[in-house]
Amino acid sequence: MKRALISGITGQDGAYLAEFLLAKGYEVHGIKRRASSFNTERIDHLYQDPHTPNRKLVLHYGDLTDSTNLIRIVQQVRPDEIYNLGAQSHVQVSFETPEYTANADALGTLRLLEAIRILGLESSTRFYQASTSELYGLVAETPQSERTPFHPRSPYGVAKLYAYWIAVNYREAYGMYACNGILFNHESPIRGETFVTRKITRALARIHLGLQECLYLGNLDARRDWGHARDYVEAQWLMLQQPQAEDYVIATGKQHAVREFVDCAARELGMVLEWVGNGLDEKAVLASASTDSAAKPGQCMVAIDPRYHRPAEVDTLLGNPTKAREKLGWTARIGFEELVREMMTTDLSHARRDALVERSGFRIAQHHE
Ligand code: NDP
Ligand code: GDR
Repeated sequence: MKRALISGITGQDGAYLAEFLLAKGYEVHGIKRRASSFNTERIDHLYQDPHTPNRKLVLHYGDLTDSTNLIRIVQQVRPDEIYNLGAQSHVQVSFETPEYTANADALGTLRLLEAIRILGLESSTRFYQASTSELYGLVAETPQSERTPFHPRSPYGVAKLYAYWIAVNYREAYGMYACNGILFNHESPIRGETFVTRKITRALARIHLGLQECLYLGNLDARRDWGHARDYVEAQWLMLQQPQAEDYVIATGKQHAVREFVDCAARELGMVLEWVGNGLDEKAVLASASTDSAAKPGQCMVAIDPRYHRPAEVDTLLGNPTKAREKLGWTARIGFEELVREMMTTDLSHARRDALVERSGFRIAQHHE
């Protein structure tokens, strides 16, 4: 039985990957940060009580900023595969916490690689690094492939650039099996609520049910190559099953604007969007939408709030997944419309639950970020 160690197991990808590896018969170990509340919603369906004999999912308290802790966990688990998914992963937040982002995302990667080396596991432990299309930033060519030059545009992107190169360096210097998956944006119903896709589906569902009045967004013209996280974790695993370690772009090869995502999500609810202002006047209410649904007659407002504009923006990203298709046999199965539909359906059921709770006299926090 193979043993895997996942940093970031409580995040979107960590949850899908843990499920995927458990189904493959792995013993899965995850690093979980200490928090003042339970923080395991995404993996609660997989959770096994510490008293369960021969349990297949084991959580360890830890943090990518603590090298002694990481060395101890790697020593205890002696994993066949390490998936380094843990990170301060929000691009805009990285402008506010640049030093912490560098510590967790850049040095955290170094700490894990060093743990492998210190423990003499270079030839037995394979390492996956969660690299990102944010490395391309100000893109030099379209679509982006493994050979496209990098030009990151945020403290997050710069930290991930260090992580990318230190993984390559440890592969070249010490012969370690270390891979970078250069993953383009991937979403799901368990995507963090402050990333734009989830923010949109969650807000539209709540507006539809009268729980929220307005959706505030930043740059509607940003273009992304959006896939589904369930597809992408399979690519992460495939990268560690090859005869030799290489870096791969993982993407759908199709691109949509944020504005199109809003349109598509609104269509799922039968809402008719009427765009006002064309996005030129930042202060203007950008769009008004009417809905023919009996549940929420009237208007649904979508407005631009400059606070969501970034100091440096990544305007457009489009991946070329040819190498992954040819060498890993991997292609994205879930398309844009299906992704939006699944997210919209799930957020609608969450909103229905919230509406029920509110009707029973309890207050639910709004959280619009
Ligand atoms: P999430 O933000 O959903 O999850 C991040 C995970 O990292 C959480 O489990 C979080 O723990 C954990 N974490 C954060 N800081 C630390 C720390 N200091 N020590 C240990 N763990 C920490 O991200 P995703 O699942 O979406 O992404 C997974 C990885 O892939 C990330 O590295 C991200 O940067 C990268 N990536 C993501 C893409 C995407 O589109 N989703 C695309 C390309 C790359 P907690 O729950 O306690 O906050
Ligand atoms: P991104 O994802 O920065 O690509 O990073 P995000 O969903 O945050 O932004 C995508 C684009 O939408 C624009 N945008 C907004 N973004 C947010 N969050 N909130 C808004 O209100 C809003 N309005 C417009 C952004 O400006 C941007 O252009 C994600 C993360 O998962 C990273 O960890 C990962 O590395 C990359 O994807 C690939």
